[in-house]
Order: sequence, then structure tokens, then C-alpha cells
Amino acid sequence: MLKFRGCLAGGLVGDCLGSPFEGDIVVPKPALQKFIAKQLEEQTEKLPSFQVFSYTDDTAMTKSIAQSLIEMKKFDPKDMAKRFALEYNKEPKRGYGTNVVDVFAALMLANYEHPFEPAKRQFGGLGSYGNGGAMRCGPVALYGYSMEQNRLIELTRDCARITHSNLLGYNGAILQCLAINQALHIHSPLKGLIDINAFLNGLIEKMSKVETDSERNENNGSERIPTPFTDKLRKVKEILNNELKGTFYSVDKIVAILGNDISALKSVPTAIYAALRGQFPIDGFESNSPFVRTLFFAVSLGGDTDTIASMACSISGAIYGIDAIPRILLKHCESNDVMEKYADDLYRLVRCNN
Ligand code: R7I
Ligand code: MG
Ligand code: MG
Ligand code: MG
Repeated sequence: MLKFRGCLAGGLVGDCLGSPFEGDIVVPKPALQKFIAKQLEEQTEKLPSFQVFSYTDDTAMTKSIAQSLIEMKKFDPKDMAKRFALEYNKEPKRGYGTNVVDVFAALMLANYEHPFEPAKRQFGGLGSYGNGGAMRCGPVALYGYSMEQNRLIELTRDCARITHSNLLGYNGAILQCLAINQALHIHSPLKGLIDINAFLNGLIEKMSKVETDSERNENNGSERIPTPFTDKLRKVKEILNNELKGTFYSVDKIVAILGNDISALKSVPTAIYAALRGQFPIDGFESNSPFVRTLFFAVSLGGDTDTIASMACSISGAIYGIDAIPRILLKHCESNDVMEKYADDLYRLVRCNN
């Protein structure tokens, strides 16, 4: 239950507190340190100066997925598609991806019949490789907590395919979901270190199977099967092992190797790295909380800060649980009470299904 709450609350904190920096090429560390310290200051929310940060499309779509799974008690693609589109129509100014909004319009026009079709027409038939499928998969990982691995992968792929039919778009969602799923299942003390190599080896093994299987299905007979997400995970492992030995990487170097943009390939592995990087001290930032360090680190990379921080913090929240997230940070986020309720509802649903 604490890990379920930690996952959804973490995702919300990353989105709300990351979004003021979205699109910044450089996020100066002193300014970011000051920003986070300000939000951590114990002050009463009743003061008029207490700032509550709005969530963006990342959380809007996460909420729709949670609502759909909770109310339908199963994956119902038409219902999920409808919730995405209606939510967008209700509040279009949440910073949605430029192209995904065409999917919502087409879904609505077809009255949600064939909910996977509009996404296939994106980008001249290639489908979107944006990180919009990955950014919203927290509730999928919770709902699929005790599912057999292949079923969870299939469910995640289908939830993503409503808007993202490109292989890189939905495989990014699968990787993010598997990372959360692993985080939920590991035992972790409040501030202790988790075994980074064991965590990454698990993901590398699973993702390499996902990538080789899906490529085999897509282009039969191709000789060398590309495994871009697995390759990125190996880089994450190499960087973290070097850093554990004392060789630290600059922000520029991390961005050059892993990326920080709106594509799934250049943001999901980056978020996984940020989630694990929070375990040890970070240059230019004083905090002994792995969760807060992950938030700082993810935002400090610049680029798609709301989404990278949201994905990183949902993994961190799933590792450490809600108690590791400073209450005051959550109070600065719109809808924090709702996210906790969804986490509890999903927890109950998982327990009923077993
Ligand atoms: O993936 P998506 O939902 O966007 C999510 C991002 C997050 O950062 C949110 O916080 C929000 O700000 O947006 O939305 P899409 O419109 O499907 O994809 C986002 C962008 O990725 C597109 O507008 C394109 O710029 C780019 N993109 C592509 N460009 C060329 N070819 C995605 N797929 C392609 C492609 O196939
Ligand atoms: Mg956003
Ligand atoms: Mg945006
Ligand atoms: Mg974003």
C-alpha cells in the first residue's frame, strides 16, 4: 500500500515540480536547489503565499488510466480512449504533445470505435515515438502488480497503443512499467541502498526479450535485431558503476549519452538512471533523501523535465514508499489527495483479484 501510494504520489510530484523548468536547455543547479528548498520549507498551506503547482498532461492522462482501470475493473480500451479524449476536451491547456491531440479528435469522431486505429495514422503511418505512453503508466504497473510478466507487458503495450503505435513509443512504456513493477517488488528500507546492478540486470534481461520478440514480429527475417532500449540500459549500468567508483558524469555528458527530450528512447532510460542516481550524493545539492535527490537530479538535466522527473520519481516512490516523500512537497501539488485515493483503490482491486 505504501509503495502503491509512493508510485502515484511520486509521479505527481515530479510532474508538478518539474514542469516549471520544461524545455529549459540549462537548469542552473543553485536556482534549482533554491526552488526545491523553498518547497521543502515547513509552512502552512493556508498562507496566501503558499504555492500549489498545477499538474500537466502527464498526470491528466495518468488519472484517466487510473479511473478507467478502477471503474471498469479491467482494461477496456474504448473506455480508456474516451476518458483521454474527454479529459483533454475539458482541460486542453495542460501542455499535451503537439500531435497526440489529433488522436483524441479522431477517437471522438469515431465514437471510440476501433480505439487503436487513430494512433496508427500518426506521423505518416509510423505512429508516435513520443514519451506520452510511458509517462502515464504508473497505474498500469499497480494494476498489474501480481500479473504474470507477459500479461503485464501486453497490457502496457495496449494502454500505450491507444495513442502511441510506434514500436519505440510503446516499448518505452513497457520499460517504464517494468521498472516500476520491479521497484514495487523489491524490499527496501526507508533510506537504504538498493542493489543497482541487480535492478538493472533484471530490466536488461526483460527488455532484451521484449525488444527481440517485438522486432521479430514486425520485420520477419531481419538479420540483426535492434535493441535500442536494452543498449541504453547497459549504458545506464556503465555510468552508475563508474560513478559508484568515484568517476562522476556532468549533466552535459549524461544528456549526450542518454538524452532528455520528448521521445521515449531519450527519456525513459534517463528517468531510470535518475531514479537510481538519487541513491548517492549529488554535486551541488544537499539532501539525504534519495527521493528528493532524484527529483533534483531529474530536473537538473533540463529538456522534458516534467516527464523525466515524473517517471523517475514514480520509480523512486515505488522503491521507497510514500513515507519517503516529504509531505510538504506533496502539498505543493494539485490533486495530491486524489492520487493517493487512486493508489488505494488500485491496491484494493489487486487484492480482490488474487
Ligand atoms: O508523446 P506525447 O503524448 O507527448 C508527451 C510530451 C511530454 O513531454 C508531455 O509533458 C508533453 O509536453 O508532451 O505526444 P506526441 O504528440 O505523440 O509526441 C510528442 C512529440 O514527439 C511530437 O509532437 C513530435 O515532435 C515528436 N514525435 C515525432 N516526430 C517525428 N516523427 C513523436 N513521434 C514522432 C515521429 O514519428
Ligand atoms: Mg507534461
Ligand atoms: Mg510540453
Ligand atoms: Mg513533458
